[in-house]
Amino acid sequence: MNKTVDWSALRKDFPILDQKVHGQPLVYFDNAATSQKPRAVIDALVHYYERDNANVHRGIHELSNRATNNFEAARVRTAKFINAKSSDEIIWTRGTTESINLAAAAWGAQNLKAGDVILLTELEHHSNLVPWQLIAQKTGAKLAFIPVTGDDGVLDLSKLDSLLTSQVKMLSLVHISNSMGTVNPVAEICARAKKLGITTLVDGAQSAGHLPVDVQAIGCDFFAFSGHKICGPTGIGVLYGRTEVLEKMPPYHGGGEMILSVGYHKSEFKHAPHRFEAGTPDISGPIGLHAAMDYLDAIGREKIWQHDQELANYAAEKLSALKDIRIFGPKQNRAGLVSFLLKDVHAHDVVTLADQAGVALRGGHHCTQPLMHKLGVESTARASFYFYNTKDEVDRFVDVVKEIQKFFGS
Ligand code: C6P
Repeated sequence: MNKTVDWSALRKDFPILDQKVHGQPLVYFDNAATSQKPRAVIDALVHYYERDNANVHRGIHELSNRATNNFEAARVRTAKFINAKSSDEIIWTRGTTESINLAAAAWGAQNLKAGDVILLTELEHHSNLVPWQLIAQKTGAKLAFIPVTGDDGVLDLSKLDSLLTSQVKMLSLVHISNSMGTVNPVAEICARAKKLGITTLVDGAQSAGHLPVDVQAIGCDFFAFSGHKICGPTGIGVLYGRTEVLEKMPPYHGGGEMILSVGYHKSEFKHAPHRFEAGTPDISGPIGLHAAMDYLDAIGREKIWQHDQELANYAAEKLSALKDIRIFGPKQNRAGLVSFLLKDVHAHDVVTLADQAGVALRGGHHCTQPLMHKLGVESTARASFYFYNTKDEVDRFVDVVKEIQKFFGS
C-alpha cells in the first residue's frame, strides 16, 4: 500500500463512514455512483447557508457580493483543478449528464448536418450516448463506435484509423469506464482526431477526482464531470470548453443572466461561460466543490490514483482466486473498480446479500446497457473504491463474496 499517506486516518474526515449497517461496520464500495463527503465540504455548505446566502451577479449588497465572489472563486479553482487556460472555459451544470447534453445540443445544432458522423466508443455510459442520439435524430448525423475487444473492456484502437473518416465531426469518449474500469488513452486518441480537425469531448465522470487531469495535455475541446463523484455536493457539474469552441456556440437555455440586452423579438447574449448559465444557478454547489477540490489536492491526486489502483488490483487478484466467477475489466492499468458475476447468481442477489453484511456494492447495467448486451450479460456486480477505502475492507468484501457463493451452493 502507498505508505506516504495515512489512508485510515483520512476516514475520520468522513462522518458517514463511522456507522454500522445491518449490525456490521459499513464498507462503502459504491464510490463510482457517488463519493462520500468530508467534513470540510459539509462545513463549507453550512457556512454558506448560515453566513453568505444570497443570489449571485444581481445584488450590490454585502451578502450578494460575498456569494458572487465565492461562486466565481470556485470557477477559478475549477480551472486550476483541470488546468484550463481560463476560468471562462468553465461552465456550471448539474452534472456530467447535463454537461454532455449541453455540448451535444448547442455545439451539435450548429455543427452537424445529414451524413456527418459522431464517433463514440462501445464503452459509453448512457449520458455520453443518448444526448448524441438525440442530436443525430435532429440533424441527420449518424453514430459510429470504436469497438471493445471483450470482457477486458479495452478499446480496439487498431480500428481507429479506419473509423476516423472525413465524415466524423465529433469524437466523444469516456476517460474511465464506470462498468469496466478501463482507462482510455484519451490524449493519444484526441491528438489523432485533432489532426483531422475533429472536435473532441471527454467524459471525465470517473476520472476527475481520481487522477490528475490536465485538459490542455489531453487536448480535448470539451471535458465533463460531476461534483458529487469527487467529494463535492450533488447537483453541481462542470463542462469545460475551449474558448475558441465556446465563443462560436449558441446558448443552450434562455433566461435571466445570460443576456446582454433583450428586446421583445431578439436578444443579445453574454460571452462564455455566462451565455450558458441561464437563471439562478446552484450557488452552494460550486462553493462545496471548491472545498472538495482543495481537500483532494491536499492529499494529491497522483497518490489517490495509486491507492485506487492498488485496491482494485488487490480485489481483482483475490476475486480471481475464487471459482465460478467472471471478472470484467483490463488486466493492466485497471482504475479503482471491479465488476464481476458469480455463476448462476444474479448481480442483484449479490448486492442484496452484501448489503446485509454491511457492504455497499452496485448491481445492474450501470447505465451501459449496449455494452452489457455486447458482452452477453444483463448486469454485473461492481465494487468501486476511493482513497478512504482500505485493504482490510477489501478482505471483508471478498469474504462476503465467498459467503454468498456458499449460500447459493457453489
Ligand atoms: N455513473 C455509476 O454508478 P451524473 O449522473 O450526471 O453525475 O454522471 C453520469 C455519468 C456519466 N459518465 C460516466 C462514465 C458515469 O460513470 C456517470 C455516472 C454512475 O456508474 C451512475 S450510473
